[in-house]
Amino acid sequence: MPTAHATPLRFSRLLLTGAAGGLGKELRPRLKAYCDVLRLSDIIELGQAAPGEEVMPAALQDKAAVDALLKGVDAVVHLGGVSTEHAFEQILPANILGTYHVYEGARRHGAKRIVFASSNHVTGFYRQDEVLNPSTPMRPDGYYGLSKAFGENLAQFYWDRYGIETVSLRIGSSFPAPRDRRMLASWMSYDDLERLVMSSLTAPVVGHSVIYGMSDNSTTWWDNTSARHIGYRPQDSSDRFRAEVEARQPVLDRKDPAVVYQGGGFVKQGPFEN
Ligand code: 15L
Repeated sequence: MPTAHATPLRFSRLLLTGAAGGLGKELRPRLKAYCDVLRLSDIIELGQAAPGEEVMPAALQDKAAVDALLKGVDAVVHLGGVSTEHAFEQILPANILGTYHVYEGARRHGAKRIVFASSNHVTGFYRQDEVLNPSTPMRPDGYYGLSKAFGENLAQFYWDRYGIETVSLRIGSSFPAPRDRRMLASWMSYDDLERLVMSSLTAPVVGHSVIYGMSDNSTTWWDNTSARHIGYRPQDSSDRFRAEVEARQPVLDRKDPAVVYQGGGFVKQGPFEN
């Protein structure tokens, strides 16, 4: 597969968690091009290991299993966990406990850098008429967004206390194409996702950096100027889908919280009664 990132830098062993999820499946063949061994983990079926792959199923809430995942790894792309809004009880084990286990494993085994799949839902309760930057105070739009806010704080702590670097990617909407009007602002192509992940893995100095994951869309709610040191240059844009998306969704109900807030439909979910 041709690579979207300019520098074919090679890592010895990269760990990809959540490798069987939507973005994990996309990144699996792409990341292989940059490392000798790609270690893949998930709780769902990962299939056969291709040459240069290691398949290691693990539940993120299982501390010993996650510790084993981190052994001998240079860097981690941590996509694993629940990726949409759910009851807190479902978010807690994978996203909160699980992310802690990943950082503890990195500390114990000396992994130097983590690319953490955070989410735009860390700031989902800002309105769509506001433009944010990575330093804008968090305003999570649900338990999922809260768990990603926790992950970013964990990343900051492991950098301050243990010198483990992280780039927290506040991923917008990474799908083959924008699905609705909201995604004209939040969309990121898979090629740009690869560029963003590789820039995050290879930028010389990142400490704990936060960057929004989006393509070069004309409409945007996020200003990544303060994260330019990462060197991410998106090359795609949602603009080519605009006419078709607007034709499909010509009228918006501007009283609908899903239209008002950046988090879209996430802001309306719950409460989750047991
Ligand atoms: C996310 O964080 C989700 O993982 C993804 O499924 C999308 O819904 C995306 O946010 C979004 O905001 O569109």
